[in-house]
Amino acid sequence: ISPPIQQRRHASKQHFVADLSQCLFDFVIQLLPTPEEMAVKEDVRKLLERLIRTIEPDSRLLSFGSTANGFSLRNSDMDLCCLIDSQERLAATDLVTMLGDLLERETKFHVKPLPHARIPIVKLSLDPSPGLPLGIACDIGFENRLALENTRLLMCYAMVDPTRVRTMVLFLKVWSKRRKINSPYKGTLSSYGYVLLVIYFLVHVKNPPVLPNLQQMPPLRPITKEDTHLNGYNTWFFDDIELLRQRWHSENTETVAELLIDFFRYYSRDFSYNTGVASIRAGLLKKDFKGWQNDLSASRYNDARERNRLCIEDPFETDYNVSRCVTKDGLYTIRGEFMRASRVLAARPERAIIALAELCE
Ligand code: 3AT
Ligand code: MG
Repeated sequence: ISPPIQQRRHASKQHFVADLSQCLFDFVIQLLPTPEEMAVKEDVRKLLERLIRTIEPDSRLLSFGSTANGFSLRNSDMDLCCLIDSQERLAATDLVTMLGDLLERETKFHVKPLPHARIPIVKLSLDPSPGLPLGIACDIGFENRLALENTRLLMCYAMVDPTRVRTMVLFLKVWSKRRKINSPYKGTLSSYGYVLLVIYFLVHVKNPPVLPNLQQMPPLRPITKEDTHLNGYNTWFFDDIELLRQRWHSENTETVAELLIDFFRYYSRDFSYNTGVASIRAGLLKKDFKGWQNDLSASRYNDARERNRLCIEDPFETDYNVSRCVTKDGLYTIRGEFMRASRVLAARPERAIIALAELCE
């Protein structure tokens, strides 16, 4: 290729990337929840907390998931966790049943208690109303302290580099929902799984990294096992974000569009799905090493194999594969979507907005 053509290509690429970054910001901003929606959700949380306290006086109801970690989209569901601070407390199963009855009697929510689920929860929903045009969906779980901690970890990652991290995560959440690959119940990946893929990419794949590894940074003062362990898992991470912002600066200057293009390329082509485990705590691990086999000689009824098609280690519950629900077909579809996205972006249409619309079609 002659130098002038090369120069023109380079200029057109730079132009597309700058345009795409701007489009991505504009796109995600209009999808953020409104202050009214956040206020209604907080009112709902307080109301539910008041009602739960009539059964368990020493309880608190806390938000986790997207409502609490800065990755919330308009109309995303509410994840609530009930913590009970007294020693003598009801079993989760009984509490779910009693709370279900109470909420049915006292509120307008549609209530579905699931006392015998692996993790007992109460599912609630509210029909649309003028103040809440899309209604509300909410799950209340109990004593899920690890979820509160992983929410805090993701929030801290979002705070280290708010523009790039939040834009990428929010875009991928919308994209995966529009492309229908965000349903663990149907064999694809949860939002939580996608967020971990983004953080893994920004901490361990990008060189220089966009984010530090908060779980491996040296603590500021000596810590003991009692301070850091929850249900036997080490939940320590560097959470003094103010200090971190003063001391840590990424040498990676890529724009959000460049990172997104590279994200899709990496997960279409480069990530080793057959043998690799994405761990934000420890980098790329091997399935063998984790005992998360993907043995091809195993029968198709082999549960372990079906559970471990895609492997993403939970940041704290390290024996838990966050993407265990992803099936063979689900992974095939997800990878197909990563490839499709790469193709759409590589085509670089005249205006980036056209690429964005096609991506989320
Ligand atoms: P949405 O806005 O609801 O799509 P979100 O960020 O709230 O996204 P999820 O609803 O997928 O994400 O998850 C909410 C929280 O529940 C995140 C995490 O604390 C916990 N969680 C979800 N899925 C898993 C999982 N597979 N393993 C462990 N924790 C999980
Ligand atoms: Mg959620």
